Amino acid sequence: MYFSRSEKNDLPLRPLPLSFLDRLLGARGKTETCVIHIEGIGRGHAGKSALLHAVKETVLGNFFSSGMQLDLLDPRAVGQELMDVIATSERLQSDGLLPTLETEPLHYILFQGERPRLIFSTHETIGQILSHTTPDSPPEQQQRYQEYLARLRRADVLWCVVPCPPPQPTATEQALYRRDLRLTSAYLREALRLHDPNRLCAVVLGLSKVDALAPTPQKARELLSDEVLQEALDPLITQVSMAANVSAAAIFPWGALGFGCVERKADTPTAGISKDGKPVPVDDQEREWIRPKNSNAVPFNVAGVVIWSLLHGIQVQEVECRDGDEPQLVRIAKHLEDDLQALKPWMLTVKSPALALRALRA
Ligand SMILES: Nc1nc2c(ncn2[C@@H]2O[C@H](COP(=O)(O)OP(=O)(O)OP(=O)(O)O)[C@@H](O)[C@H]2O)c(=O)[nH]1
Ligand SMILES: [Mg+2]
Repeated sequence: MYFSRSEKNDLPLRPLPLSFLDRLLGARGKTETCVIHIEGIGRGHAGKSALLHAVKETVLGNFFSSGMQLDLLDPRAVGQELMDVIATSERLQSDGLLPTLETEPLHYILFQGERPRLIFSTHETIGQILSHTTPDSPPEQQQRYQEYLARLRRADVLWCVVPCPPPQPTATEQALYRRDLRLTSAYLREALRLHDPNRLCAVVLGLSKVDALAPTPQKARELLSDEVLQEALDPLITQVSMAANVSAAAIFPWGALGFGCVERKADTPTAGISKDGKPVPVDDQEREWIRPKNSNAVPFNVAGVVIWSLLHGIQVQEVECRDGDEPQLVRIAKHLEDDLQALKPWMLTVKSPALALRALRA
């Protein structure tokens, strides 16, 4: 966030975004409300929808330590969402989640008391676009790919989602992890290459499914030391470190189901029939994790992803300050910084705004 006064600021200035919140609330005139656009990058089955579900389960409606709260604006929509969360939780106890086929938009409001301060705006991501679009794909698929890229290029925060390999991964699973890194890195690079050159963005390097790696968070943290995390996500770390338009980046391991999840065994010994008519061995089918019925498991390390994204999403906005006036967004960012410190999430910063600013000016 460019908190310094505009006349002293040598970075290009962007007016505050035309506020969707203003329109939503029917407010008049220029206010300091803004929209933080967050978009996901991750192939099918990576855990993007499970993360959004975990956000709905554990972050929405709860108070941050500053007293701020992320929620839907309309209480009727809260009622609807609560019903949806129950339905999805039930699916997670039986079959696992269905692949996303629609880019459903989601808008949540950050409230301070009853006052809406900004909008957290995101979409469900269709992972199949990443996994299945090739240069030869039919026109309608190319169009969905282009629409996806258009969303990525205007994002303030990108959530890269790479599934953590399961315990004792098979050779197939290890190869899948390497392919995941390659594909995620290619889409991240394209998102950054096409990104508005006058705008910075922040990047979450997410490692999903760490709740399937070990029985407890302590054990998972032992297995995934800082060194291991850095090595595991090295291509993505290099990418964000080199990118001039990435303001900040951090690794977040999370478990959207919560520790204690179990593997759901496939109903059939084969995972289907391949294009050439041969049965696909079970080993090629990705593991499906479910949350046991009546389990009190809760999603792990999800709130930190949201608060970090709000904070760094604000920090890439441009805020003009009048003399002696501390803009609302600056105050909100300070509260979020305190919230993050109070929460102490499991995260590893790989690029900080100060370093990014220096790189941009160099
Ligand atoms: N244990 C565990 N399993 C997870 C987690 N996230 C996802 N899964 C498993 O992975 C499956 C697929 O997750 P989704 O969130 O639907 O994957 P997605 O990235 O949205 O996939 P698409 O919608 O196809 O793009 C779920 O049904 C779970 O079995 C996680 O954090 N922990
Ligand atoms: Mg999905």
